[in-house]
Amino acid sequence: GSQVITIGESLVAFIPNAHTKLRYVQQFSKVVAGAESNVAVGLSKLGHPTSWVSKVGTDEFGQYIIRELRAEGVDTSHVLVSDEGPSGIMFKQFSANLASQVFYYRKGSAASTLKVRDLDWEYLKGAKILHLSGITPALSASCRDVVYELFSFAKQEGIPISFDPNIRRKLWSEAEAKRTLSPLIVQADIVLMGEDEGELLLASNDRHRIASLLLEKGAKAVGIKRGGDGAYVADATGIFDIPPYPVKVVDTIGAGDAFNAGFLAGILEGSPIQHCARMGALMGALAVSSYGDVEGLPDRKAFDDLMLDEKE
Ligand code: CKP
Ligand code: MG
Repeated sequence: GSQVITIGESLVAFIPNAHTKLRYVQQFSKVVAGAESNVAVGLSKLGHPTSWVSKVGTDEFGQYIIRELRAEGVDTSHVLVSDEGPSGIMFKQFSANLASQVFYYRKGSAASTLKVRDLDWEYLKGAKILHLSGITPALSASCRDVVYELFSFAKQEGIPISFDPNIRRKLWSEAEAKRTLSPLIVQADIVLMGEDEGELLLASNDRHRIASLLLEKGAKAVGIKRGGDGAYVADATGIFDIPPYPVKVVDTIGAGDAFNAGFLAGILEGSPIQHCARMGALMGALAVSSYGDVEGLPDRKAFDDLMLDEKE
């Protein structure tokens, strides 16, 4: 069975072929995006059986999403195809200064209609880790119920939850995000968050305070992602400062998910937390070197070679 099951919405992402406003863009490339499926693809590339559970529309884009993820070795056997809404899409925009922006067309999407009774709960019992993100509860009330239900289910079944708050200010207000995600983040076993998310969700930007707070609440591992500045990670053995892996940045979207994939691979392999974090940092660096979210991610052989180089 799959070691990691991840649940969330994936979108068809359109990548412009020019660094200019979308109004001037003439051509786009089409790729699959989605925080949770990005993690699944990263893990799969590193050799860990992974499943992605979601709902797509009865449309070509839905078939495309399933096809691409399956091609990356992700188990899509529990993805629902539904006529309750279309598959969501998004556009990236690259401005002259290289900061990427996203524009969503996902309101009322099939994935946003996901509800508690859609899920195959017996199947989910087989997970070694359940990976979720704070994007899902932002999609709709029924999606929020799904995430809350998954947290209590996982606790009951003794399945560790890996959680990335992934606050998306385009999907909901800070107040709503805070109200919904603050109770969740303190229940997760593995927390993988952005440095900027600590202030809103835990009222602190101090890494020692964030780590001790989450560990006190029962987290076993905490990763605080700092983009180009590296990461802080913490567990019962201590708190560690992980330098970034040097790389040429093309598009930072997807870096967080790639970090999560590398980090979780390390956890599944029983590695010490500093090593998990170095795996995450390398995956994150490789993600930002491509325009899509996962196209830059390595297979296991390439990954291991790069990890070895790094040590020398
Ligand atoms: O936090 P990241 O930049 O790693 O996440 C990027 C993904 O799911 C991207 O693929 C997009 O589709 C999304 O996050 C989202 O819904 O914003
Ligand atoms: Mg993120």
